[in-house]
Parts: sequence; C-alpha cells; structure tokens
Amino acid sequence: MLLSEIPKEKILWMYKTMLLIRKNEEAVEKYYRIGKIPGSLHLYIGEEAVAVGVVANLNREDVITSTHRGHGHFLAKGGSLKKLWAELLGKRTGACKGKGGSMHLFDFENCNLGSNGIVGGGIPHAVGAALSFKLSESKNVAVSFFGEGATNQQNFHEGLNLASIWKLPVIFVCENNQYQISLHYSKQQAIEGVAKRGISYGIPAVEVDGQDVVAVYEVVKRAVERARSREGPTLIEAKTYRFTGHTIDDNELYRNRDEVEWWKKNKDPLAIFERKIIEEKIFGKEVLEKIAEDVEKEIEETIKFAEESPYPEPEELFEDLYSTKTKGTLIWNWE
Ligand SMILES: Cc1ncc(C[n+]2csc(CCOP(=O)(O)OP(=O)(O)O)c2C)c(N)n1
Repeated sequence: MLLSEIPKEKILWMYKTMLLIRKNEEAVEKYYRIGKIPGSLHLYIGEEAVAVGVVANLNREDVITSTHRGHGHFLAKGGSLKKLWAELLGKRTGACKGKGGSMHLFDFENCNLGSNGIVGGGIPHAVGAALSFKLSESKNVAVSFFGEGATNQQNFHEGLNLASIWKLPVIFVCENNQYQISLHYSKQQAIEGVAKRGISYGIPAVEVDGQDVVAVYEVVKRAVERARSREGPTLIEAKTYRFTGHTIDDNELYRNRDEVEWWKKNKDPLAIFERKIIEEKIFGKEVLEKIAEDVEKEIEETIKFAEESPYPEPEELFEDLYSTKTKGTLIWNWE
C-alpha cells in the first residue's frame, strides 16, 4: 500500500501518536529510574507501529483490550496522557483513580476495556464484547492485543475457538516481540510462528511486519472489513521487537547486544515511517519537527499536572474494587 492511499490527516495522526508513545515511554523510563513511579514497568518502545496501525482503523465505539505492556494501546485508543501519568504516580486524577498503576489502565470513555497483568487475560473480554456486538446487531468490532507468550495460554485457545464457531467480529492481534520474559519464542512452541495457530481454529491468519505501520494498517483494514461485514474473526501476527528489557529491571542476559542494536538501527518503526513520509513527499521535515516539539511540550505539562495532583485518601482504598449491579442492557434472554 502506498502512503498516498491513506488520508493525510490520518498519516499525521499516526505519526504524532507513534512519536507520543515513544517520547512518553522515554520520559516514563527516566522518571521510574529516579524512584518516582511505584510498581513494575513494561515499556512498549519498538512496538509503536502495531498499536497505531491497528487503532488507525477503528472508531471510538470499537473496543480494545490490552496487556501488561499497555501504555501504547491506551494512548493510541485516545486515552488521556494526563490520566496515564496520574495513574503511574498513584494520583486520584489517574485512569483508575491511582489504584491501578502501569498495568491497569482502563478507559471506558474510549472503549478501552483495559490493560491486564494476567497474560492473555484480555482475550475473553474482547470475545465477550464481540459476542455482545453480534447479538445486538451492532457493526462495532473488538480487538485484543496480546504477546506471543499469551498464545500458549488457555484463554487464547478458548477465545479463538468460540470466536470462530460463533463468527464473532473480533480481531486477535499478536504482538510477537520474540521474547516471553527471557525465553525466545522458538523455545515456547513447536511450530514456527503464531499465525499458523489460526488453522486449527478455522480462522484466517496473516503475518505482517510489525515495524511497518503502513503494512499493519493495511492488513488490519481488511480484518476490520471482514469483522464489520460479519465474516468472522481474523488472527494477525505482527512481527516486532521490544527495544528495552521485559521490565525496566531486566538485565537482558538472555539476548545479545548486537541483536538489539541491529533492530534499533534497521527496524525502528518511527524511522521507517518518517523515511516513507519524506520519500513519498507527504509532509516535509519541518512539519514533523513541529509535531516533535508539541509532543515534548505536552509531556512536560502533563508531568507537572500529575505531580501536582492529589493522592487518593486512605478511606477511598476499598472503593471501585468490585462491580455492583451491571450497567449493561439485557439483549438476549437465555432462559
Ligand atoms: C497467566 C499468567 N502467567 C504468567 C504470568 C507471568 N508473566 C508476566 S509477563 C510474562 C511474559 C509474557 O510474554 P508475552 O505474552 O510474549 O508478552 P511480552 O511481555 O513479550 O509483551 C509472563 C509469563 C502472568 N502475568 N500471567
């Protein structure tokens, strides 16, 4: 697909969002290292093209579910940077009122059913959302992001099977960044690649270069069309790479520095996209530089906001932990 086939405003949005995700993760890393962010931290640097290439095809009403590496998905789906930072710092203005932290970023306003510390935990949520779309005859779709490690987990297999037999409007997006903590994916499964797993469930599957946002955009476009026209689910394996350790405290003894440097030098999704934009004469360098300036400013202002926000009061600790009555509407009487 040529860039000129994508509307210019969308290209701008894609570039800005990828840059925002990258610069934000870099700022979060710095902040964590000076002891300002409690809990664990899984950065998304290197994988930006997947979240952005996918979400560029979605409407606000389409649902996503995310992972423990979820800052990028949250921002791509329209989540507020301020709510993200306030959540990281444990402040009341955060996405989960300061009680979730990095791994639990929910944003119902933008139909993000949340990131999740349970590997593969978002898959049943996406399948459930897709079932509700089918039963209510809505045209919305659900997307579940997960890592390749999650494809060895039972939620993946049950989710794909149900989605297939019920022909649900759901897209399974596997971000194959090659490592499950310290284990290379070739040691996690006997067959090569995740996409092949679609065969056993009768689900069309495709492998795509996850470092090329245009390639991701193109395959997801087709998957979304399939879902909206009730043709059923699709499995997408985006081949990607995390440029940082599994968590921020990972000493990465399981992989070679040359390998990491090779990916940074040759497969940086931002550099690849920037080159395409310039070469295909979509925008000039000065437009991209202005976006970079705006992004830096937005992050700076956001950190100030999060720092100045209050912590929750101790008596708020037990609020919002359990759901009470469902706010859903009964759309199917199962008696
Ligand atoms: C059900 C479950 N099993 C194990 C873990 C421990 N764990 C946390 S992250 C992780 C690796 C996940 O790898 P992958 O799904 O490929 O995602 P990535 O971290 O590479 O993005 C594991 C095993 C967990 N959180 N949940």
